[in-house]
Amino acid sequence: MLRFLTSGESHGPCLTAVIDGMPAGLSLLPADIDHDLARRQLGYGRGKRMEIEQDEAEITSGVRLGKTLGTPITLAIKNRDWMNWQDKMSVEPLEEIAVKPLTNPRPGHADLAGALKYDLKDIRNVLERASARETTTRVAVGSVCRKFLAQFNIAVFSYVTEVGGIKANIERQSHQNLFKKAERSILRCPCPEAEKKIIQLIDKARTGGDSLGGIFEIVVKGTPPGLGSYSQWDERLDGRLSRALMSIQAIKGVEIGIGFNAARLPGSRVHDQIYYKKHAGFYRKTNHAGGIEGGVSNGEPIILRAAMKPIATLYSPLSSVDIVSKKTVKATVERSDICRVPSAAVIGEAMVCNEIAAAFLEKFGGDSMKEISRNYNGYLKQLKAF
Ligand code: EPS
Repeated sequence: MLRFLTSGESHGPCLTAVIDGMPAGLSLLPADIDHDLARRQLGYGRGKRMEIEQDEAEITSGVRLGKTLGTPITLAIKNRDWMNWQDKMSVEPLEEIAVKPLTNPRPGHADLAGALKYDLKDIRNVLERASARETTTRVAVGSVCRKFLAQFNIAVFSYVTEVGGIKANIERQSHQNLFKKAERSILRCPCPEAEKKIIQLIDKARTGGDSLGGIFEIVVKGTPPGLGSYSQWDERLDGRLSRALMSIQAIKGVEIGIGFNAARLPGSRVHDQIYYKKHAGFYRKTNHAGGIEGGVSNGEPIILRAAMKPIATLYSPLSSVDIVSKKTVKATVERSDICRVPSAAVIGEAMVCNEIAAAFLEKFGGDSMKEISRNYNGYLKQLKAF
């Protein structure tokens, strides 16, 4: 079973992830991870923190001489900003400095719900872990899973399709083409016209002390039919992928294939008709299902979309209530981003890589890459002979 845990505070010394269940014999170097960490840091509309950080992963267990050992892999990413937070984030109680508690919860953030749940009177104790800084580790884990999936020609990519209501034109273009354009865009947006307008909107939000959300699309290419199962509710691949995406900070909605639009159309226009050719096997001319039927991958590309709400920290803060005095106040203004949809798309890719790798290992699992390849190739033969 592939699983992982992450730990670390936004302004603590470092963030850590432990991955368990990755097979032996996968080539892995820190550079495989750092590339995605850098992609996560990009995006027009980000705040000052990204100027301080230059995220790099240190592999402290589970890899020897460039290959995984099949034992837990530990990844550590330093927070450079910790240097500036050593007092406020001190492990030891400080006698000489009074650290002022944060008591004005931000609407839309974990601040109040977290303070109530854990009985905390300083909101910093909530936001340090609730912060999207935590996604650094998820992206690092995602890179390891991406490397694993690449051995079986499975690729996961993303692009931003909408920010603040401005839609990118992505009609009649291949996913690969959209991805290529997105990689060159500071907004991960494959449509230059939309990009221009979005930049203006972000600038306007910045001056107005506001924030912006948006939508990104994720595509998984190369998955064989048969990942996930209809056998039990929690084995369904669509449910698993939705959960993985919904778990990302600020994500409020997930669609698969044509998603909500399927509810507005008759069945005859929704379901993808099945065809067969001797050498190509079964295929479809449409992919409204987004590559998953009955909770099982059907061999078509998996298409997911996630909606991100605007960041909860507003530089023109909303009304709130002080958790100690109970008086009406303005919400805390914590340094933040104006828009981080491009970065959320990279995090989405990582979470999808993690879930697809887990489902792949459940079906073809083994302790070494060789064993898994044998299992997988046997299955591909079985499909051909079907
Ligand atoms: C983030 C780091 C954080 C925020 C952001 C994401 O850094 P800091 O709080 O020091 O500025 O920029 O976090 C949030 C949006 C949030 O709500 O907490 C990062 O590394 O992605």
